[in-house]
Amino acid sequence: METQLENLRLLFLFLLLGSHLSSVFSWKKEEFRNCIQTPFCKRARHRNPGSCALVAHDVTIVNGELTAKLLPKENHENPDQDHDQDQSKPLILSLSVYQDGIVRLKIDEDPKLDPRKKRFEVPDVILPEFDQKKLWLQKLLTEEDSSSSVVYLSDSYEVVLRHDPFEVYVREKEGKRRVVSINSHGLFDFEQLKVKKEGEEWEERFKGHTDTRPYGPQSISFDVSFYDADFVYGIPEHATSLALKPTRGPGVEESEPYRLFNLDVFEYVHESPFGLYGSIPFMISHGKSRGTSGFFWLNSAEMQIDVLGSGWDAESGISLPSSQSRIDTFWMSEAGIVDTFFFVGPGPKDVVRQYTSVTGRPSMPQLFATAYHQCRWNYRDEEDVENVDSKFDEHDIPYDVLWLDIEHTDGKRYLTWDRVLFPHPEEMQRKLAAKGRHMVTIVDPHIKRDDSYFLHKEASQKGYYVKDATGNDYDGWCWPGSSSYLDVVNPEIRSWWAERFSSKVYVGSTPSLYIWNDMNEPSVFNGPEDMSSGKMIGNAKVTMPRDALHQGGVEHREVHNAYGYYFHMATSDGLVKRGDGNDRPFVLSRAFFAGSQRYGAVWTGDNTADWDHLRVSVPMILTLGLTGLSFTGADVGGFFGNPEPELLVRWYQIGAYYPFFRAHAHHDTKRREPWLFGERRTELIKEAVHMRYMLLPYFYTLFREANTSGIPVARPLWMEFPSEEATFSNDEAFMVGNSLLVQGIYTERAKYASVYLPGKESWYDLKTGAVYKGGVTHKLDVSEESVPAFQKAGTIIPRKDRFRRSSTQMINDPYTLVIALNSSQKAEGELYIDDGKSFSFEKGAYIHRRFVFSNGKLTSHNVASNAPGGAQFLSECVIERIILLGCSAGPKNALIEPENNNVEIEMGPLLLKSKGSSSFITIRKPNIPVASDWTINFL
Ligand code: NBV
Repeated sequence: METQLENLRLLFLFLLLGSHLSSVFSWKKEEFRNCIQTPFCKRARHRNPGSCALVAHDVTIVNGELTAKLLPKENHENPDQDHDQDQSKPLILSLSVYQDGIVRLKIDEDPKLDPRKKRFEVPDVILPEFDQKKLWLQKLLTEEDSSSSVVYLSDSYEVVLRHDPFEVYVREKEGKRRVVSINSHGLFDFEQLKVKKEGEEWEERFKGHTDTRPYGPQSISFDVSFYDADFVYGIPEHATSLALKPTRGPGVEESEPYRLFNLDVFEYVHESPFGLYGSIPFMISHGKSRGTSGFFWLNSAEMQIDVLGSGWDAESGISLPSSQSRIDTFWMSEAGIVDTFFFVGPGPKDVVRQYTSVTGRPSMPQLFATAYHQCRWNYRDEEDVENVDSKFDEHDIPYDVLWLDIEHTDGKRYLTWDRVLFPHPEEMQRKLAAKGRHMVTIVDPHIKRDDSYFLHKEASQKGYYVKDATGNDYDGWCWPGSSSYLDVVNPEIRSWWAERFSSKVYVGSTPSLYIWNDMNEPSVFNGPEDMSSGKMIGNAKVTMPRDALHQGGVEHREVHNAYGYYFHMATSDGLVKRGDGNDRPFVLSRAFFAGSQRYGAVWTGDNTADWDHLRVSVPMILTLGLTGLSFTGADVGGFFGNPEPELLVRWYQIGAYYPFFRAHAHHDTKRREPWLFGERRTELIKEAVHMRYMLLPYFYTLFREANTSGIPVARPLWMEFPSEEATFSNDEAFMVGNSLLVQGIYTERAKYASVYLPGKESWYDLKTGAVYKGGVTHKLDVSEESVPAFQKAGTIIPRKDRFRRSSTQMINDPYTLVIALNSSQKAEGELYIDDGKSFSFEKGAYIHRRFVFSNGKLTSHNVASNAPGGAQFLSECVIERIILLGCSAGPKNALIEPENNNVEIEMGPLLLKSKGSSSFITIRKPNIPVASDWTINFL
């Protein structure tokens, strides 16, 4: 069967090769369910503004929260009347406020009115400690005309509940300017669960699959408006621009809404609103006049979101404050409840910080995971692994991780080995580990239904699988053939899964082995939404039926978008358990949901080796960063197809700046390890990889910043330059931290690139030190050697310039500081160091320095907030070189002043080197300890 599928797929690929991309786009469109074919979306999109007649009733404060009942207008006067009309039962609204400008608004059916089942609330996403940030509301104010109730949010903001029709918005206290609102256009609709009437048809059919829909319609939809907004961003995962284009409205080419439904889309196309592997229902707005705000809907059912072009509501008769520019959006979900969060910002970094205080900060990766990863479907056997590994050394290219895809297993039985191809897995891993390298193996969530397979035997006996609509173990088709799927929504099952990663159960694994979770949307070859129209048969991979059942009677439709999140969580917990809580896990996941940042890295799935996919990788990664996922990357080289050598080199050059840097390829493609394209290309790829290794101290410091604040490693330019309009829709360039700007090259044989360098300060070319003015678009000559990359004046970047085989072998190497002075001859930067591996940094075992250059002095300050007497991390590393860019005075000498007399500082010889007329000075071998306080006085 597997080979048949494979042959069909090859035939399909062959036919495809002759066709043009636009035709690919058109069949893609047909293959997946669009809004019109999705009844809840079609119904919602047909509704008119103002159609919601719900009125807030009984507004009061209970347990520090505002509560109210929402009733249709005609019931308003008599809320106690008989509620046999299902849709006129009151809805319960509760509104709570939190520190730091966060509002939570929940709307659900009244559990006392005996609904048919409890509607699903997504568990284990909101941090338990978030609740401690709750501000207990004491006072309910009423607007003079009694039309609205007002509650406190912070000294600058308040929340307003308008009663008739109900609307909720956040506004500034002074000036009363609105920030974010819900139901301002009266599009709110909540389909309450009801008893099926005779003759009513609840089943839904799509391309030969029937969804029994035993609970009938249960969708929710509403409008959300962002004020003083120029653009909206977020809601991954789509292969499209960073600034989201309108999907409806005058002058807008009518398109599908942005879909959030985790799907394994074969050869996804760029520039498309179709949902890919993961979903995060979090949108951010940004504008020049006010700044940034955000809106998050915690709901894991299929969601569709329209961005409405201005003027879409011209005929609605609804008037909103016209002095504020606004972007309206329309959110639709198939099930669940309204559990929403408003974030007031006002800066882009504030919003990300606020959002990740609700869903969690990104976990701190091990150092090795931030370096370069070498992957391919598949490294065939142990000999192949050994050859690839030694070739890296031969060519002096560092790498940290070698990956094994599905073929390493015994017949796609995960956590096993094909013992013919991999007879000595432990020894193989140990050989890599001897060079400081690691291995990653793939573990997918589909479990082969084979009674002799230990995982299946135990999982089926324990009743740990997701059930089909009839209550039997759900049986879907995937790589191993007939397969079942663990019900990881249940914590007990997650905990069982986590135990499977112990070396006793995962025979052949060693402590240097980490995990890759693929296909966890979950991908099911013969699930619904398949290509049964016959156009695409080979590798059609879709998902689990919506009426499949999880424990507690939860339907798959309710939890679909979070399935992969729970699997990722369980695997990651497994690696923590394996290491007795002393080893930070590394798990790469393809599917994701809000909060996935706590469990590891995510990549953008099966891209294609073409220039468009290279280009779209940047907005995709930036969007993930804005929505909390900072450890992300795209397959370098492109997964499908064979990249031209030029494309491959360009991909490495930009990939070296992705937070997660991994090359990967489909098994049908030609081998493409870095040394296979001639000496010159090998050299160029090596330089790109070297650049990443040099910058590892900077990247690691940024990962720690993400870990403490949520602020992503790769940032849109507007996150660093929020008032510069020219940056708002720029998604060809991005910032790595606050100091580096990188511009991709997305065309063949490019001779020039237009690069906008924001801000008032200058920028220094990373390779040459050449200086460029800020606030200007530069037309730059482009060479094959690198993509344009610049250091911002006013920053200090820590580097390690000696090359080794892997990052872990660089641990004791000395540092270089690159100081780029601004127009006031000042600069600042940080360096974070810990053991790169364990959790002791959480107990204070780390070094955190801030370097400040000012008045001709460079000072190193301790900014670690470790408690006195707590755990410590010691480092013997020194600073072996300081590079000063943009120094106007041309110092002749440098004097090191240890501030702490107890620390003996050994001074190496100093060498000042002025490079021609450019103000580029190198101080060699100051050899000052990186971990102590000192000042260098440049005379
Ligand atoms: O496991 C095989 C591949 C994997 O290489 C890729 O990275 C995943 O995104 N996997 C998908 C399944 C099949 C893809 C055609």
